[in-house]
Amino acid sequence: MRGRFITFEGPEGGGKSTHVQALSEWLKSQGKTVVVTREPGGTRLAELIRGLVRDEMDDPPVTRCEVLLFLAARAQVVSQVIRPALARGDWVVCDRFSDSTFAYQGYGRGIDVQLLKNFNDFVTEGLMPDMTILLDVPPEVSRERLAARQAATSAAGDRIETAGEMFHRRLREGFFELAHAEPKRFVVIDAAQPIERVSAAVQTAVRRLLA
Ligand code: Z5A
Repeated sequence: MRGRFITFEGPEGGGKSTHVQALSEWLKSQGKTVVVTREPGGTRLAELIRGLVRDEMDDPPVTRCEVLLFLAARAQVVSQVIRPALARGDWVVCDRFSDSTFAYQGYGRGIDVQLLKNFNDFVTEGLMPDMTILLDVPPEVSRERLAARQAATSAAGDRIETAGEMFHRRLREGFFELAHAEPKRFVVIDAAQPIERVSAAVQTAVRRLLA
């Protein structure tokens, strides 16, 4: 039987990495074999592309180039990691996927969302998550968490993290619109709550797929 495919989406600092790990541990405790991956990334080539899109270069990629880099990374991880895992019957938990392209490059950067969906279909060959968990946080919370993390690690924010306030508002609205258009696939969780409550809400949602 084909495995299940769960993606986490939302603005930066919403807790995706935290809950991808927590959910994967919980699924293992329920007897599932779990593959955790992320976007961009998850294969050698896709991780190299991740380095490129996050690099603070003097001549950063123009938006069309940025789109193609994210899509190229996705083509790799879908065909080398996600599809094989699902075919084995494993559960795949992925930190970001197609909806990030629609939200960031579509709603955020202003590229036509339908055009992005068409390109994305080519890249994924129509692969859709069984469930997408949108961890929603307002930009203020996102900023506070990233500032705390940067202070703790002395890391600077990357090119996308430091895009302006309006960009972050547009992409949050974009995520809401995507969720509204596909209410069966999306589960929207208020991720400004304490971690334990967010984890409990994630487990409640995923129990539906376990049933
Ligand atoms: N991108 C794109 O533009 N187009 C695409 O198609 C794709 C991606 C696929 C990936 O960066 C970037 O690529 C991203 C979108 C773009 N843009 N940016 N910037 P990334 O993977 O490095 O970054 P991210 O996905 O935005 O994740 P993040 O910044 O690491 O945040 P997170 O994973 O959602 O959160 P976290 O690391 O789990 O938590 C952040 C901090 O908050 C940490 O200290 C936690 O302990 C804390 N935290 C988490 N939850 C809570 C709660 N509930 N309360 C208190 N504190 C919390």
